[in-house]
Amino acid sequence: MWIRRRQPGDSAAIVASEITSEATYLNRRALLQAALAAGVTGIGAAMWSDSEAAAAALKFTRNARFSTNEPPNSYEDITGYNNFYEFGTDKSDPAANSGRFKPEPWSVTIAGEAEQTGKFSLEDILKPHALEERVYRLRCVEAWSMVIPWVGVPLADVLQRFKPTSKARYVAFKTVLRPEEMPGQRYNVLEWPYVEGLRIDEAMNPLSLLAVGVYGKSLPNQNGAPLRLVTPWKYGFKGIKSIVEIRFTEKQPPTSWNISAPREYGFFANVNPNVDHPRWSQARERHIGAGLFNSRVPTRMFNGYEQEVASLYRGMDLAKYY
Ligand SMILES: Nc1nc2c(c(=O)[nH]1)N[C@H]1C(S)=C(S)[C@@H](COP(=O)(O)O)O[C@H]1N2
Ligand SMILES: [Mo]
Repeated sequence: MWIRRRQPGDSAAIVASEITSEATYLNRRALLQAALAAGVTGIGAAMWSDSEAAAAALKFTRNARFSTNEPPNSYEDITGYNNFYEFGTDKSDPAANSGRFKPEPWSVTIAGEAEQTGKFSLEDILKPHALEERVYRLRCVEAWSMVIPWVGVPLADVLQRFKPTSKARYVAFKTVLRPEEMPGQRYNVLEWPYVEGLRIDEAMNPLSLLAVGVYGKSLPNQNGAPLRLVTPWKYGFKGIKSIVEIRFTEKQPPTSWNISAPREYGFFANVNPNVDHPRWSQARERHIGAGLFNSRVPTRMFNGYEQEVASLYRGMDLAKYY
């Protein structure tokens, strides 16, 4: 399994203990699945909703260059305060309502302007790449923020392998459509499935990450299992979850929040304290977990990633291309 690939320098003892813990994990999953299939509620359901128990430990190396030094939020904050409208619109809904979602097996369709297209298993897509941990800031358009230790692979590495053609100017992403497992998809709060997109140079920027884990473990369902996008200089809604399609396109693709409220949410969605949302200021943010008095701190241009990404937008009017 790709998540257990042996790295140079691993000792045999570490590998052996990993095999043991993987077997334990698989058994636990199998038990829980059996309990669910048998209609066991009570303790079975309680165990199933325990996202930390269901998550598998990952093998990764830490990328310090692309990590913030700010202290990460707690696992409880990161997995308990979410936006994932497929499971409901309250921050506690994704953790509460995603227990029946099945993130494995998983495959992703690669389509559009690329030499290599088709349907690939998640293992296939990730196999050639080593996992990295990157501690990124997440700034939600709703003016709150968190610091999250993601585990994933650079998006550029994954995309290059499919050899995008010269017509590939954008990359479009699509979330899975499973109303039977995603109760929020039974309501028209957004158009389903959720879709997002990046300009190709944004997608190829080294900060863009395809995340498969958080805090060293596979992603809990509420965080977008098994595969989600992370672009830390953009508002959180660009970070599309549970991706089943990646399409290279010539034209700018439609995006869910822009379809829903075009005046409020643009295609670029770069974090910008100088361009307010039509209904509220973006100048400051509330850091989740900062404590009772939860003071608001200034929002930084491109969420603090100005050095890495400002050149992508040189000469563009960022009030027009919001
Ligand atoms: N498919 C899908 N992806 C989504 C969303 C969603 O509702 N559906 N919400 C977005 C928003 S608004 C934010 S802030 C982030 C939150 O990611 P997190 O819950 O892992 O912190 O996910 C983004 N990705
Ligand atoms: Mo968000």
